[in-house]
This record gives sequence, C-alpha cells and structure tokens, in this order.
Amino acid sequence: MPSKRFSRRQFSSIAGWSALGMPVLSAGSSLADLGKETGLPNRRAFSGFPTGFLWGTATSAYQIEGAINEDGRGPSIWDRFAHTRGTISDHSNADTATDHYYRYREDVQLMKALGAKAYRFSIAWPRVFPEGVGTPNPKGLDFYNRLLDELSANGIEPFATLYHWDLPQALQDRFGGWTSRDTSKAFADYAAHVAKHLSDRVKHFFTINECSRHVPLGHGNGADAPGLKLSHSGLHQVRHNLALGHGLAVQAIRAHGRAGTRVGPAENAVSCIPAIETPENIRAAEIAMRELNAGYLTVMLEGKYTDAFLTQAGNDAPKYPAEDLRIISSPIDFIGLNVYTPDHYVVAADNERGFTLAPFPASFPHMNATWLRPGPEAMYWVPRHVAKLWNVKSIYITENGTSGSDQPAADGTVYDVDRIMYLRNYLTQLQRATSEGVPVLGYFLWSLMDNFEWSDGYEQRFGLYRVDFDTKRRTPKLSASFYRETIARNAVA
Ligand code: GBH
Repeated sequence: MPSKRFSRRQFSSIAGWSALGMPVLSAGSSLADLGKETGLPNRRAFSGFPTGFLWGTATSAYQIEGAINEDGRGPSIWDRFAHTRGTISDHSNADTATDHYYRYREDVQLMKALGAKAYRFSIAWPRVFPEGVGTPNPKGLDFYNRLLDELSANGIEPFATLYHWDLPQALQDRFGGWTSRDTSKAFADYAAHVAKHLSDRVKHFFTINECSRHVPLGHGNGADAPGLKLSHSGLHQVRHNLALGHGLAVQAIRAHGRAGTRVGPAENAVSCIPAIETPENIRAAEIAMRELNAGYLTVMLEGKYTDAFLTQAGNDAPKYPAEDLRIISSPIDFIGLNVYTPDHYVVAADNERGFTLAPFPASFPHMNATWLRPGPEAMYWVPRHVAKLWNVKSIYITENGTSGSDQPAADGTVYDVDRIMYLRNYLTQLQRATSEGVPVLGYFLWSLMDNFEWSDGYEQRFGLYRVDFDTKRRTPKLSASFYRETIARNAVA
C-alpha cells in the first residue's frame, strides 16, 4: 500500500493537516521509491520548472473578505448587484463571504502549509475610497497593511490587483461607472494612492482583472455587476475606458510607486488553440489570438486597434482623443494571464481572416461549471502566443483552477481527484511551455479557498481548502496535498 509510505511527520505541526487526517506525502519520498519497486525509470524526475519559479494562490477582495460595512468601507457595485433580486443563483451575497477580513491570519497559515511563496489578492477600492474619489479612508489601507505584515512575517510575497470588479457604487451613480472616462481617471488616482502607501512592500501590481469578462458580463448581458445591457457602441466605449484606466494606472504607479515597482494587467485573454499542431494551424491560431483580443491585450501592447476590429465595429467604434492610445500602451513590466479553458480551437482557412473557429461539439466535456471545458493545452498556447506575438519577456499565470462538486466522503475528506486531474494536466502543459523557454515566471492557483463565485454564489467551489460557509471552517481538500507536493518537488506530482 503506497499509503504506508506517507509520512505525516513533516507537516504535523501545521494547523489543520494532520489533525484532519489528510494523507501527507513528504517531499522526495514516494516517486523514486515507486520507481525502485517497479523497476521503471522515474520519468517525472525530469519534469521540473525553472529555478526560482514562483508558486502561489489567488483570491479577490469581494469574493473572500466579507465585512462590507466595517471600518468605513463604502458600497461597491457588487454589493448593490448581489442584493438585487434574481441576480445570484443561490440568492446569496458576499456580506460575510469567507470572513477573511477577520481570519486573514489563519488564511496566511493555509498558504504557508502549501509551501506557497506568493499570494495574489485584490485591494477593495471602496475600502480605500468609500466614495470612489475624494478623501481616502485610512482604515481601508490599514487592513491591507496588516495583511502585508502577516504575509511578510511568513515569507510570502504579495502580488496586489487594484481592481477585481468591485467598483465603488458612488462612481456608478455619479459617472455611470466605466461608461465614463471620469472613472478611468478616478482609477488612476486610486492607483497612485495605493502605490504611494504600499509599494514599500508590494513590488508587483496588477491593474485590472479580466477586462475581457468585465465588459461583456458586467455591461453586455448583465450577468455580473453593474448588470448593464449596453448597445454595441456603449460596450465599445466601456472596453476603451477600461483600457484607458489600465494605462493611466500604469502611469500613476510609475509616478507614485517606489523605484522598481512592477506593473501589468491580469487578463483572461481569449484563448485560441491550434486544433491540430501543424505550422499552418499554429499560424492561424496566432492570427486569431491577436484579432480576438484586439480590444484588450492587442491594443495595450500595440497601441492601436486592428483594422479588422475597427471595420467590424464600424460606427460603434469607441470615440477618444488620439493620445489615449499612447496611454493605453504605456510600457508594462509583465503580462498576467488567467487561463481556464480553451475559448476556440482554430483551423487554418483560405478565407479573408485566415482562420476558422471550430464550433464546440455538444459532446465536448466540461468540469463542474459548464463553461469550464478542460483543454490543458491552453496553458501552453496562451503564454506562448503572448510571448511570440508581442515579444513579452515576463508572464505570470495569475489564475488557473476549476470548480468541483467537492462533496466530503464518509471520512470527511474531499477527494477532489477531478481537480487534481485538471491541475496535473494544465501544469504539465505549463511545464512544456517553460521547458521551451516561454518566459512564465510564476503560477497562481485559483483559488486558495472556496469563495463567493459571483453570480454562481456559493454553488461553484474553486478552493484547495473547503470552506464551510456556516461555520467558516477551512479544511484542506486532497488537491491541497497535490499542490503542496508539486511545490515541494517543483515538478508536477
Ligand atoms: C475568473 O473568471 C475570475 O477572475 C475569478 O474572480 C473567478 O472566481 C474565477 O475566474 C472562476 O470563475 O456562465 O457562460 O456566462 C473567469 C471568467 C467569467 C468565466 C464568468 C465564466 C461565466 C460564463 N469567468 N464566466 S457563462
């Protein structure tokens, strides 16, 4: 029985693990032993990641913090939205969420137990500027100061996202939110303030999380806050204003952060995968990748909208002063990529665009969430396309993970072997990328713990740790052991 080889000693001092009866592999134990036993070579010995590769987990403020009325925080568009009837599938909200605001010390220990050396979290704009603009609320930053001190005391490097969709409601009311460039400017002021106060400890900032989702879901079909259903031209303007907000924030961080502060976006790029890996299909996938991200990464990195994008937008194209494009394409230090799923499988075609997007057959599998189709090769192609198309030298995978049904077994453990299957395959593809020289410097697993999954409420669990939302108790799932092993070996376990 392999389980006899599991040693609990090494991790027994860490709260939660041994007490909860989690199977614990000690680093360097079992794989080589298994090899000896079977006479097979231990092929995994060669599947390492580059030295210094950074392993972390990711969360966002509204999804975990709770404490929505504490210490002067103002309301966000997600508070308003979640408290509007019919918006959240389980009729929940994130008023308390995982109670991270009060349990952050315990949560840092959860990270430490994984051996993770980095943590991506987001700062709640409405804690720092309850009205979006104007007088800052010092108690808002106090919370992040406490969190940063705790991370630093535990050897975990902070990566802070400035905006993960929780816009101050006041800006929605006053300016119409991202429909107005006044919000882009307010975002820059907020970024400047945060950089001034936190860049002594935060060396890496992400500007905006996933413009590519905030635009269509928040402003197109109304599935996310602020729940708008804008016209094509309205959507184009929101997209442009977000890109402008990103660029202004980059400049604000340069102007107000300490020397050496690094900044980039965290984008869920529309992922285009060659259906079959031939040179023609790979080229077609690159063309598709550039075109389908024209309003996001392409404009940020090239400083203009593509011809095809403008032709397609026609009269609905965004209106802006020419200098916006220079701001939007302000030089950045890295690209953050959230990679979950293949958006398109691409086949080369003899048409004007040069590619065909294969329709997904009804039989294509999905994980617990129906949108989350497993396609591990996305983890290879997305960073490779980004590095190749725009000569990007530093990439972080800012999110990757899956939800699962995550029912505890009779012994109380969540044996989430579906999540482990998913992660193992994606990480194998990530290792393929790094071994070929694609410059991915780190990986942030979504998510540290179960949390408020936006319009899916608490019905989709993405965590390595299960959260009992009644008691707020955190319990490691089997995938937490998988991730800890992967980090300890710096290779897919
Ligand atoms: C990321 O979004 C987010 O950054 C993070 O906050 C979130 O918790 C995590 O991933 C997991 O979802 O039901 O067909 O309308 C990923 C982008 C946006 C993908 C919402 C799923 C709903 C698709 N997600 N989208 S659909």
